[in-house]
Amino acid sequence: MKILNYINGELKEPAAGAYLDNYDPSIGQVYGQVPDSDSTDVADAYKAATAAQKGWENTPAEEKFKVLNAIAEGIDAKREEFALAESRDQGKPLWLSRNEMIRAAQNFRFYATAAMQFASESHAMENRAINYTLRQSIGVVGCISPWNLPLYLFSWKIAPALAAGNAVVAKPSEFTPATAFLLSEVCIQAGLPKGVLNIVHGLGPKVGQAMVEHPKIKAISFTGGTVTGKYIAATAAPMFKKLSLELGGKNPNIIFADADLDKAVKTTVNTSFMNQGEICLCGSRLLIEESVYEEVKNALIEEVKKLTVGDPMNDSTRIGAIVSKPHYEKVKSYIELAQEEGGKVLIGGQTVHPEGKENGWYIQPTIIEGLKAECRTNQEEIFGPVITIMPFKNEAEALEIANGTEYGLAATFWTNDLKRAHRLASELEFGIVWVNCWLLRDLRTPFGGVKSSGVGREGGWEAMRFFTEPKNVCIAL
Ligand code: TXE
Repeated sequence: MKILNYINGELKEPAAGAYLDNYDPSIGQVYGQVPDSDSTDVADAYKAATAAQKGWENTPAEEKFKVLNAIAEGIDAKREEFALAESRDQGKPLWLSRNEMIRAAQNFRFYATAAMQFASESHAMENRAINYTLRQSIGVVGCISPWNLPLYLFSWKIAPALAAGNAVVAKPSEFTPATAFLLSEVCIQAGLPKGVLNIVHGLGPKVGQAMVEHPKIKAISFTGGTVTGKYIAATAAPMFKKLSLELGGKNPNIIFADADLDKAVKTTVNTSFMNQGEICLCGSRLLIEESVYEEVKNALIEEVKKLTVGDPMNDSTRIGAIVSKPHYEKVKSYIELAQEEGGKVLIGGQTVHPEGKENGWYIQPTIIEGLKAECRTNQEEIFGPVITIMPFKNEAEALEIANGTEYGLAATFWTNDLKRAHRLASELEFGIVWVNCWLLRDLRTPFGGVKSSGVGREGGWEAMRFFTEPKNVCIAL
């Protein structure tokens, strides 16, 4: 597959004609080419975007709604093609890609309705004046997304940015460009006016950097690693750009003795290992109340034994390939580190070489116990199929361990005690708290983290507010 940039409504080669190899992680081999674009391509994309922006901003909401809906329908119509491309590019099981493609279409459909419904406030000052807030499009905005949920997260940014009347310069991860490329074809067919969305492929430090440094791209919405987020924040701050940063996590998953343990264990398999553990919301630190520690641990191990690691295209596969060689090496190095730190591997810990896919990058789902809460394994984001388990004595200790990292993205806990549910939900220092569930998402809710997990929120009106600039107009009566 040869990927092309999407600039000014056309599929284009990168200006310098350079390409990067794109790997199929299930076989560890190159299967396609991705543009190795540079600042010239970003400048072209900006030029097209700025020429198109006012026209798009002034397009009636109902027209915006129709076009965004047509994009959603375009994805739905090609769901299988999209899902196959996503799994081949990313390594995730095909059944999971199919679900994610449904969500990618939903993102466009959801924000199509937001374009129709978005409204602003008015503040009356008795008989003296009336204030109203104009929420105006920002202009040209940048969207940068990662490799773990490629189209799902790419569309999660682009859809609200467009619904709010901006023109967009977007960059998917260089590791997983395929579905963003298919999306450009869908946008052309859906009749999105040229230049309104521009997709520039290539490396983060080249294309992403050029977007962040571009003085006229006035807002950046970024999802990715915390280190990259810090760098982007430092670059953008002197230009006073608006920033939304969705960064890493080291999420706790806490099981209390009073919980529905069977349900907690079954869901924990997903919380821990869905998408090879490569979801920023995965619970990588499992905390289990002392009195049920052995019972829950053993039940979880039995469930994890059932998970098949292998070819993403097989229906029976639960855990596919790790996205890239460097990431595979990183995850392996954390399994080694955990053992050096005194951890005991209860299950997994090894690489896997499925028949016919021996050179792919596969790692067994891994559970490690016996580590202190403060050790590196329990503090740093691994982002792979690796969790640690720790016992806790009481709620206070669980809370202390849960809050005891630099991250604050998502916490999950399991209890049937209603008072505890409310108390703990309020005390956990996280942007998202799931009680007796995990990854149950309503697109209207605020999405994002605190501490080193990011700044700002996506989702619902939060994203519409991020992608608009509020202006107060005060009229004396
Ligand atoms: O992310 P990067 P990587 C975490 C996870 C992972 C780590 C690194 O821990 O191991 O991040 O992954 C672009 N200016 N998450 O290296 O590099 C890059 O091209 C502008 C958590 O893939 O942050 C890509 O499009 N852009 C996360 C995007 O940023 C730059 C999901 C993310 O890449 C750039 C993925 C720069 N200087 C990884 N450098 C989550 N929370 O969902 C890179 N990019």
